[in-house]
Amino acid sequence: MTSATAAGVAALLRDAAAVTILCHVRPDPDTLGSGLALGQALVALGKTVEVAYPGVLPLPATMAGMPGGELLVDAASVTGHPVAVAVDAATQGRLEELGAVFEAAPTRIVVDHHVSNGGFGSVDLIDPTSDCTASLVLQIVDELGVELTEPIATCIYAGLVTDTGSFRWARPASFRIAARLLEVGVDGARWSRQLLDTHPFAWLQVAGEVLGDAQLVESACGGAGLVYATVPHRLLSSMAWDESESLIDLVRTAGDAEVAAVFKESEPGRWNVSLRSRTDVDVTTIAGGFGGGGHVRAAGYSASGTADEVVAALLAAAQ
Ligand SMILES: [Mn+2]
Repeated sequence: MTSATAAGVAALLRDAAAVTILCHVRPDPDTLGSGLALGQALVALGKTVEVAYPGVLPLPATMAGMPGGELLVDAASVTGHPVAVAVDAATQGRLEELGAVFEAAPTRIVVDHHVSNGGFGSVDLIDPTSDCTASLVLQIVDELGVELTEPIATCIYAGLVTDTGSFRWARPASFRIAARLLEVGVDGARWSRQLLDTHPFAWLQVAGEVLGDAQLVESACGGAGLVYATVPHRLLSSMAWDESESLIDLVRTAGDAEVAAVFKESEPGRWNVSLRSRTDVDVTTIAGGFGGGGHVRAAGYSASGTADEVVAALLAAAQ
């Protein structure tokens, strides 16, 4: 791997005729906003562009209508151009079946902000001091000399507002970027509402059932406490996956516990585990022990077994 600046990445992209942009599995607004913002900027320069994430279209409801969506292609229909860019993926594994597309590209660019990302491109722009990958894409857009239009800015805003929890843990730089995005016409209220504050009515019942079974283990994490909830496949399959992503934001509000976990059974016996910490505990340490990763206060991993088994494994790791 070679570390690159935004200017270095822009130079590579300026020389490219066609670019494949890859978002991570179960895309969130940061990976998707980053991909669509960069894609639109490259189209403005006359490049051929495709954007994809593992799995199939269409986008889930929260992200539907994001500008640049016409650049998206189904994972199975990806051409694979000589320059590939992975956005917001902490590992190549997060690209799932599109990892092969990434590997096949002579020029492989990683743009990410996860502290656990050790780099997996031929060129890596990894900056854990950035609140979101979309802000790094904005740097690249600026270096490319592309005008920051409202559609591009909207995609960057989507990543910024969600990865900062509506600016709750945003660094000063993110507020400056947000001001710039709003000044070019982003409808911040509309996108905050759509991305963060909108669920189908049925989600309320499911969330109620999940929260009703939440458990508090005060002795866990050296006495800092762990609160956790499980979402069995029966419940998870009743909601769109992006709806399940927000359950952790409810569970982590329990003030009695430093660490929060939500176990989501994506397939029978297969679990995606989301971890959050309120202040000091580094959850990348716990997630890393299970082969996962992420940020200091937000990380995740995958596990197999019954609900009791995966919970017991976490409790053993988080003593
Ligand atoms: Mn991100």
